[in-house]
Amino acid sequence: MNKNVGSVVIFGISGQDGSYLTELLISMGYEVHGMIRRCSVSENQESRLDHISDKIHTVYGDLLDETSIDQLISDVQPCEIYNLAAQSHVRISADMPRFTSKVNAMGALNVLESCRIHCPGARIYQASSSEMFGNCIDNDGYQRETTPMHPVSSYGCAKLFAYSMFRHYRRSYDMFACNGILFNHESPRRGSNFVTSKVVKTAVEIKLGLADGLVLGNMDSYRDWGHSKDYVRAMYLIMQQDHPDDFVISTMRTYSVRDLCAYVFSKLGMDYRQYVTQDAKFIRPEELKVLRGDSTRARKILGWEPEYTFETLLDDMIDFWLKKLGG
Ligand code: F7E
Repeated sequence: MNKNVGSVVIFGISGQDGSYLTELLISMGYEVHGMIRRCSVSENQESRLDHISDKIHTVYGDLLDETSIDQLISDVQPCEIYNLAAQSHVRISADMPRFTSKVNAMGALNVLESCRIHCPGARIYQASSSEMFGNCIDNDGYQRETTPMHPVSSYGCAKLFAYSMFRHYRRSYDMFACNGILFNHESPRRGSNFVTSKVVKTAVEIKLGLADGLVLGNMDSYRDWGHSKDYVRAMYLIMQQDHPDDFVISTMRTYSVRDLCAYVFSKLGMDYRQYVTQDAKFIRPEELKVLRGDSTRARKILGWEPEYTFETLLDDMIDFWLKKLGG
């Protein structure tokens, strides 16, 4: 186990996972540094970090701006680097395939190269994704570390490049470079254009008389949904091992978007069939039909177990939106 608590750098610190990981690492005694992308509405750009802003160090930069990455890594000389930054929306990657590929593939390589050149002894983590599997499923219905990867989105293709580079650098340069192959993970901090957050937020709005209906895309795709808080704990554990490796992180259970709607609406005392309609604009050019991860290796080697279930994850999100919108 790596017991050298020191400085860490998080790319993507202002996102859902970045903010939960920051809280975890601060609680363990780390000094946390992160890169923030400048955006025109400055009020929102660090909103997930507001409550801990006096405990962290942030600088402006971008995964496509090598100078800002080099500067941060060479100044801080971190013991751990987490690359969680990405264009993370799969459907939007169909609208912006070049941008998504630049950020998710070349951006990750920029961080890896900077680590190799400026801080080669640091441990480095890449946020890899179950989207890399595409529709490949083992005969028993699961995806695991050995399952073939044939992605069906620009997002997944770019993530597969980054994943492969991390494995290549690990072997070629003896770097402590790891991939967490994370299945979908959600929370109250999830952006509201991802399906869990969209369903929960709109269902609460309907309950409170603030909306009339919910328009979705494909309701028959299946996802393995966990809680971001559990998944950042897995990231941390991956980085504390004696040897760098890649791990699937998942709940090992799968539910459809329809199951998600049924649970959330019934929890709020409603029948989803009265409110949900479908629109082609939310359908993807090529859909990933079923995701169900086998995280047995991570459970055995890392000693990791998720604390949240599908139901308690959604309850957490429902409570959050009821408080936020209901006062
Ligand atoms: O879609 C369906 C949609 O956008 C889930 C990212 O974190 O996990 C996430 O990617 C499912 C898909 O997540 C709507 O077609 C139906 O089948 O919440 P999502 P995702 O695409 O699975 C992976 C592991 C990542 O790495 C990604 O970064 O829900 N769906 N109707 C819809 N999805 C959205 N967003 N909006 C709808 O109206």
